[in-house]
Parts: sequence; structure tokens; C-alpha cells
Amino acid sequence: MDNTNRTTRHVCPRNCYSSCSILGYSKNGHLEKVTGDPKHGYTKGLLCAKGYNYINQVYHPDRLKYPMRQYPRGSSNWQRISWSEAIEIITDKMIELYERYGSHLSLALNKYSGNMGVLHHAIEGFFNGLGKTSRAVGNPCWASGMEALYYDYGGYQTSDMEDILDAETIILWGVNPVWTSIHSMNYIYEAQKKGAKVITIDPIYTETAKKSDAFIQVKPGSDGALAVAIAKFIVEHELYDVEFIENHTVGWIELKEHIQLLSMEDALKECGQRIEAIQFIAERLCHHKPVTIWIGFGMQRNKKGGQNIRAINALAAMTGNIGKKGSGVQFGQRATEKFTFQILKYRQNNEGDQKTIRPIDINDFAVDVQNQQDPPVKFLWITCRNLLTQSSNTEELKRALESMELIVTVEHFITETVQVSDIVLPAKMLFEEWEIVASYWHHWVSINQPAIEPYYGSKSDLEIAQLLSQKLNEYQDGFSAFPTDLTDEEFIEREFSEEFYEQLHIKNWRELLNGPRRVDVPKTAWKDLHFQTPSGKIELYSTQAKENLLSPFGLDMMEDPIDHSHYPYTLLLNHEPFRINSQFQNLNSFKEINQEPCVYLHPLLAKEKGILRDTMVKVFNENGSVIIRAKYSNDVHHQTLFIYPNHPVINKLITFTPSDMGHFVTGGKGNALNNLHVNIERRS
Ligand SMILES: Nc1nc2c(c(=O)[nH]1)N[C@H]1C(S)=C(S)[C@@H](COP(=O)(O)OP(=O)(O)OC[C@H]3O[C@@H](n4cnc5c(=O)[nH]c(N)nc54)[C@H](O)[C@@H]3O)O[C@H]1N2
Ligand SMILES: Nc1nc2c(c(=O)[nH]1)N[C@H]1C(S)=C(S)[C@@H](COP(=O)(O)OP(=O)(O)OC[C@H]3O[C@@H](n4cnc5c(=O)[nH]c(N)nc54)[C@H](O)[C@@H]3O)O[C@H]1N2
Ligand SMILES: [Mo]
Repeated sequence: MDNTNRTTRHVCPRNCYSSCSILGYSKNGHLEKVTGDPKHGYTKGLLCAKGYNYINQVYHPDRLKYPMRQYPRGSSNWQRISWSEAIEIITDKMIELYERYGSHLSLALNKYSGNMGVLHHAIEGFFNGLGKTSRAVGNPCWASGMEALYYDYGGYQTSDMEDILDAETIILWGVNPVWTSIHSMNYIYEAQKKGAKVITIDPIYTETAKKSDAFIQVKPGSDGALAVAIAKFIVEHELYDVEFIENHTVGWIELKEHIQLLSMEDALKECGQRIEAIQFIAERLCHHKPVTIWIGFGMQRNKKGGQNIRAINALAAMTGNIGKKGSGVQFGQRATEKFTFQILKYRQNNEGDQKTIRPIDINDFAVDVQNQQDPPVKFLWITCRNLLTQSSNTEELKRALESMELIVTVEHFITETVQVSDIVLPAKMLFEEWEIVASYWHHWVSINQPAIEPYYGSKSDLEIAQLLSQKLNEYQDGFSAFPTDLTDEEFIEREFSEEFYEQLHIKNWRELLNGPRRVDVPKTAWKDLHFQTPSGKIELYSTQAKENLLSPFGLDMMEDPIDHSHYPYTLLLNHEPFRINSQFQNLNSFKEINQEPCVYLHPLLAKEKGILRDTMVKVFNENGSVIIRAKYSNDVHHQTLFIYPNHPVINKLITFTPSDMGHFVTGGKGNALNNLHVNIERRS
């Protein structure tokens, strides 16, 4: 490409709060160094340990170089094949299935968040351009929380993190930014220096809790009960914000009546707190304003996850902590996603904008893919997804995959998912392709340009979609509507509208090459106090929730009808510092840190169970068991177990447990991964 020194702009496309803008330095076509981009107004020139390690990922000795075919599937007998052979095998199968079934419904796509860039939607665009196909829908990450926000506010906004500098109280509710969102910590530390008090609410005394001024250790899933207790205290002592409630909420009378019927004693028992803790939080919410509450994604991966988030939203609303600088509920936003998403919109002529999807639940994929009959799914395309490590019900999933006639995975490495595929296609990494990424947390949009030639024979997901389209159109003109004649840059161009340019204060997307831009949205979420709900106000009583057979009340106590006495402990698998989901673990520097997975338990529980420190124990439930080393920890709630580092083998304990919400806004219920009930015993 170039034999001189080059500096190029990139953006980390991983599923992460930070979406860092990166500068790449290359020499003679070799990437030499990466740094954070100081022009990024949120990350301010800093990366994380993984980001600084990108060069080791790009030139990793295990990185895939060429398309390969494994025969038979699962044998590890991989043979290198050419791109044209690969595309021919794949398109031949697509055509064969089309001729057999008279539709493309036997083709399924399972894509998720390995790369969050807009151009990575190309494969979905390609599937759309075929006609109706089967697709993984729903969201494994934040579905129940998003639906809760939808009922309460009608939409999704966050405040800039600078806003938190005005907070007097910061509540980190089920979020662990020291591990999962390190750039946020600088803002939190600064707020602390200015006098803000930070309270962390978590079943684990996390690294974030250790940096906080107060820590409330809750039982997993009991946040709704905790919120009910706090709300009852506020009502009893008439501490609520009458003016805010009257002007900006609906349903207060109904909600107030409802929570008066709920028992304080039950609520305290459920969350395992004393009234002093309740009083402390209530007083912070009412007398030490403004209060910012940050709700993490971890706490809503629970059967009650959606309702628990509604409860926290209600607390913020009844105390008037919304819409003012330094206050608000932070979760995630969609306000910066202003792309045209033209990349998804290439359709067969006769289909217009009709739905082109036969949905398969992404969270219950193992079961739901087998439910699809007439025709059954016979071809599976997996991309940006490590299905075998990031799904529930993995044993069932392996069985489900057996009935596929062709499985293709697009990847960087031989992952657990690649091992059960027939063909693997090597994907470009960020330093080799064009891309644009908008954050779901802060408000910055960044561009990614190629710095180096593609690694050996790797291609971008977009190029792969185009190759498929081209080959299918040789079979029959117009068989695929996905364009084959546009360059990456032309695809980018089509993602921007005049309105989006105005909001970024640029005239052309190439100006992003000078540095990331902030989308012009208010710095404080819901600053205008105009909500997108049917009433235009915060809905403490939601008719929409009621219509969807959920509790209409923003605060409620939810019963769990299942008897967990055989599996009385909750096993948490939290997101870890030296990986993003399943990515980066294979870097040498992290392999040393992420060594043997261990289960952490409270010494009192260990004593009760006769478990000695550092011995092997059995962790089990109705789905199976794992043998693992036990470590004592005073940081873990006494009814909770914590496994660190996470290991795919633990997934066999997890079947899909739907959370209460998610279907209405994402097409599938959330995944209550943190409702993993187990038992533990000495290894006999
Ligand atoms: N047990 C358990 N399961 C979980 C979770 C958990 O905490 N525990 N968390 C859940 C959550 S919150 C999430 S968000 C999901 C994440 O689920 P996934 O999105 O599946 O997870 P990742 O590991 O981030 O990415 C998947 C793969 O994408 C590949 N990849 C990266 N870039 C590209 C690219 O440009 N092209 C292609 N084709 N591939 C690429 C990576 O190499 C990686 O193997 O997992 C969910 N599943
Ligand atoms: N380094 C790193 N960063 C990441 C990721 C990663 O894997 N590694 N993943 C990215 C992705 S996809 C996501 S979704 C986010 C996740 O990042 P976070 O939003 O921080 O979510 P988690 O780490 O899943 O869980 C956060 C905390 O919730 C607690 N928790 C679990 N259940 C409950 C509960 O019922 N109540 C309460 N109060 N707390 C509970 C856990 O103990 C944990 O400390 O991070 C993103 N950033
Ligand atoms: Mo996630």
C-alpha cells in the first residue's frame, strides 16, 4: 500500500461502552503502534488494555489467513480452499435449497456484536436482498432494560458523562465500570473530588464498589424489592418531589396507592437490607440532589430485569432526578444512530418494505431453530458471533447444528463456533477496512479507515456479501438485490443524510477523518422533559406495559413461582476486564491473567458446605455439572457464587431463561443469564 510512515484513524468496533477512537501508526505497510485519539471528547486519547494490545491481535499467529473447509464437520481436518471455491460451494447450496423448497426460508443468519460497525450490516442487507429468510432476532444483551425504558420514557437517551460532575450523589446500580467501562471512571473520580458521594449496589463487592463511598450488597434480582422499600420510605416521610411528579409524570396516584399495599417487611426480606440502608439511599435521593443513577446491563439479565429497571426509573422520577444537569438515569441510548441504514434496504422488487424475516429467537436459538419447519433450516451463516460460547443451551445447540447441511462462519480465529462449521471465511480486522461506529453510550461517531493491506486472504463482511451476490446473479439475473458495484466508500456515503450531517456539523463524511464528531443531542438526557410516551410524560403507570400483560406499575414486587431449594445459589458470570465477551482471551499477555477458572464463595457458605479453600468442588444444576477450584472471598454475597475467569464449559449449566421484557422492542425476550441457579458441594 505505502512504504512511508502513515497515521490513520480507527474506531474500536467491539460491543463496549467506550467505542474508542484510535490512531494507528504504520510503516512500510506494517502496523507499528496504536494510541487513543485525543480528539475523542469522551475517551480523550485513552484506550483500555485490550485496545493497546490490538497489534498483537492483528498479527496473532493463530489468525485465519485463508478460507478453509473442514471435512467432516468437527474433525479439525481443515483444508485450505480458494475464495472462488468457497463462494461456489456456498452459493450452490443456496440455489439447491431454493430449488428444493421454493423459497430461501431454509437459510438462516445468526449475527451479533463481534463488530458493531454500520457496514457490518452488509450480510443482513444481502439476506434482505434475497427475499424472505430465517433470522436470529432479539437481543442477548440489553433487551429487558430497553423495554423498561420504552414504557417509562418512550425512548432512549443518556447524558454526556461530563454531566455527572454536577451530581451530588451517583448510584452505580448493577454496573461495574472499573472492569467494563473504564473511561467512565475518570468522570466518576472527578465528581468524587468535587464532593459527590458514590454508592454501588451489587451482589459482589466489585472493584467499582471498592472505589465507592458506600456499598449495598443485594441478592441478585432483588433490586425491584429494594426500590419498593426505598419508595415506601419516601412516601411515608413525604419526601417526594410534588412539583416534578405533577408536571412530568402520569400515574402517581395509582402507583402510590399500589406501593402502600406492598409490605415493607417483605421488601426488606427480599433484598436482605435493613431499614438504615433504605433510609440512607432515600435521603441521598431526596436531600442530596442532583442524583445520577447508572443502571448496568448485568442487573437486567434477570427474570425480573425489566421490572427492576422500571422500579429504578420510578425512584428517579418521584424524586425529581430527571432532566436536570447532574441527574438522570443512565443505561444506553439510540439517539446517535442516525444512519440511513440504506445498507439493509436492498430488497427484491416485489417485496418493497415488507418484512423479509422468519424470526428465530436469538436467545433460545438452539430450540427455536429446530421449531422451524416447512421448510426446516438447513443452511446457517454465522458472523460477528461466537454462538457456542455466548449462547445458552449449548449442548442442545450442538445437536441442532447437526441437522444443518452447511454451516459457514466468518471469523478471525478458530473459535468454538468455527469448530462446528463446515467452512470458515477469514474476516478483515479494523485496520484493514472502512467502517463507521456510533456509540450506544456516549454521543460520538468515529470513522475507521484502512491502514494496512488485508491480512493474507481476509475479506470484509461487506466484500463477502458482494461476492455472494455477484455469484448468485450469475445463476439468475436479479436473484440477489444486494449491490455488487459499489465501493466501501460509496456504501458509507449512502449512510449519511443531510440531517445527520447537520447534527455532526460536517458537510461530508470524509471530515470524520479529521477526528470523531459529537452528535448534536442535548448534553443532559430528557432536558426538555418531553417524553416519547403516549402521554408525553414519564409513565409511572403504563397502559402499554399492561397491554403487554406486564404489571402497569413502575414499582412492583414480582413473585418467582419456581422452587429453587435444590439449587439455592445464584451463579454470576460477569463481564471481565481482559476480554470483550469471547474476544481477546487468546492474546499471550491475557492468557497469563485469565488462567484457571475458579468459583468464588463466601467463607460462611464454604463452612456450611464443608468446602476447603482451593479444593476442587462440583457446581451443578439440572442441566449438568462442572468440576472447578473453590476460592474463598469475602466480596461475594453469601448466597451467590461467582466464577472468574469465565470458561465456555460453564455454559452447559445455562438453559434459556427469558427475562420479563424485551419482546415488544426487540422481537424476543431478554436473556436472564444471571438467573443461573446452582448448588455446590465438595467433590466426592
Ligand atoms: N454465558 C454468557 N453468555 C453471554 C454473556 C455472558 O455474560 N455470559 N453476555 C451476553 C452479552 S451481554 C453479549 S453482548 C453477547 C455477545 O455475543 P457475541 O457478539 O457473539 O460475542 P463476541 O465475543 O463479542 O463476538 C463474537 C465473535 O465475533 C468475531 N468478530 C469480531 N470482529 C469481527 C468481524 O469484523 N467480522 C466477523 N465476521 N467476525 C468478527 C470475534 O472474533 C468473536 O469470535 O454474549 C451474551 N452471552
Ligand atoms: N472489559 C470488558 N468490557 C465490556 C465487556 C466485557 O466483556 N469486558 N462487555 C461489554 C458488554 S457486551 C456489556 S453488556 C457490558 C456489561 O457491563 P456491565 O453493564 O457492567 O454489566 P455486567 O458486567 O454484566 O454486570 C455488572 C454488575 O452487575 C452485577 N449484577 C448481576 N446481577 C445483579 C442484580 O441482580 N442486581 C444488581 N444490583 N447487580 C447485579 C454484577 O455482579 C456486576 O458487578 O460491558 C461491555 N464492556
Ligand atoms: Mo452485552
